[in-house]
Amino acid sequence: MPTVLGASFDLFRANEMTTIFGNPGSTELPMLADFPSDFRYVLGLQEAVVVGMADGYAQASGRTTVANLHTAPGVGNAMGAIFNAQANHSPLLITAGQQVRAQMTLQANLTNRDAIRMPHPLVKWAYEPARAEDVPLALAHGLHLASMPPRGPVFVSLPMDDWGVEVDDGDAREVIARRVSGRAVADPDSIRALAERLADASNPVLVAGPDIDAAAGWEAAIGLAERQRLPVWATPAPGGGRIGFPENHPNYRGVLPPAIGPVAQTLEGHDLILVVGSSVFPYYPHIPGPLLPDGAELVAITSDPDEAARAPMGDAIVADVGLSLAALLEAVPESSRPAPEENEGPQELPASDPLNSSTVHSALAEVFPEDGIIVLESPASTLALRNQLRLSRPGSYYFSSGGGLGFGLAASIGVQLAQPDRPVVCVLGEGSAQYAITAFWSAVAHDAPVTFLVLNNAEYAILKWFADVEGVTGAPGLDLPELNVAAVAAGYGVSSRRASGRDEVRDALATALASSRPELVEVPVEPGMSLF
Ligand SMILES: Cc1ncc(C[n+]2csc(CCOP(=O)(O)OP(=O)(O)O)c2C)c(N)n1
Repeated sequence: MPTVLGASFDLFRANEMTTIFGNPGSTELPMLADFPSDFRYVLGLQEAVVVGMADGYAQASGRTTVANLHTAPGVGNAMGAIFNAQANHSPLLITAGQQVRAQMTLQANLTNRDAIRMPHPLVKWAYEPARAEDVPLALAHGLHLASMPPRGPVFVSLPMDDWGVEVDDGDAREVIARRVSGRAVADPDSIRALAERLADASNPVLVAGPDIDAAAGWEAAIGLAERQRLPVWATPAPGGGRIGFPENHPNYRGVLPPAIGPVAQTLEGHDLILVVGSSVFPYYPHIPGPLLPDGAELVAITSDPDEAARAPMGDAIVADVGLSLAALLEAVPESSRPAPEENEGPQELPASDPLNSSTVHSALAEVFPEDGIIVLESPASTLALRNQLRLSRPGSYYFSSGGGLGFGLAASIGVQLAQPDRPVVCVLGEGSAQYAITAFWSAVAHDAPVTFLVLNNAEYAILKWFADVEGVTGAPGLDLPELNVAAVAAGYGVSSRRASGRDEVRDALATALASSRPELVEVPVEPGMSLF
């Protein structure tokens, strides 16, 4: 008869989940016993890094990914990263070890007392199996649920003495053989009605959200924009964890501002706003105003019933974003509206010393490979990067929709491991890098040749901007003098250097991109926000 351990690893194998991210403790060691040679264990040195790496891996591979944490304190360390994974719609099977069953009631050391409640608001499902024999079924339940829309993290607590228990062979085979598919097509009537609304509108517009990328909907989104002559905005940056439309396309207009009043102002003149694969809308900060421009209607297509239900305005269709876009493209006629005005390219930038972040991004754009991937956590230069790089291939951009720092550095390693043939550039603020700093070690240990670009402005620039918006003066804690990320990364084994002039930065990035090892380039930049 197979054991819980054998059946569980067969289940992972059958679902192509052979890369496991973790940080082990005594309660997790029994799960790792005789670790099979066809599996890969990616060690993170702190649990937020473990979940951040798994998040990047899950998104870039499209597959549910296991992150194994150390009982209660490990889950506690990972909470911010689990929050991000939920916002990113990232399918994670998070497991944590637990005391042996015989010592849980007396609450021996390391007992996760309320294992299910601890991650509760951040996961789709949290469970501790009633019997050891139920572990494979509980893991199957979790992994299928994580992979169904809206994708997201689930949690299973695993008592450490369960792994050696025998399970019924037939039962295990049934569980392992199951496949569950969750891509549902929209009701054809609602697609037909939407196609008519689009065709009848005088000036419709498309807002492209992150789930277009996750649902492989780029081609259909481009087809729809071209056939219906739609100008296209990207969803506001805070919720735009991925890019759903090519940013060098003539119909592309830019990134929507992230606040209520400015969104309505930006979309002024449009009578129908079609939002695809995004919440309506990821607003922040609060700048009040009308939700929509005068006379405008809104329709959203989302795979997330909660996004559909909580939107403060407009209609919504809940269905797979990629399949629905394809169905809508079939249903709309070629429009006779004039094509949207052509978008201007990136702006010319004046020279400065130290460099402006926009100038650094323009230097990056010069050497950035066609198939490159950006993982971004440089808050004050998010818009500058989008504007300068104009990313235009699917799966080229990952950003934390949750806004919890620590995602970028960790996720870039997961993305690189999932996409070993594509060059990954991780762009970080020197402040953001601190939240997942030990991930540099994982990049080296697991041969992830990420190019790290650190923009060091010696401050929390975006918080100074927020202070202005919020009318806050005299706040402490917004300056970061003397941080030397290159030196810290070198301590973890990453080849690191500092560069200052534009040509020097460009050449250093080109060298790092050509390297088969992780490399870091840190650039001193002007303080403040960079928008272009
Ligand atoms: C876990 C977490 N803690 C705190 C914050 C608040 N926060 C948002 S941006 C920011 C500053 C980041 O500094 P840096 O990377 O240097 O970015 P800059 O604004 O200078 O571009 C902070 C602390 C956050 N988003 N997440």
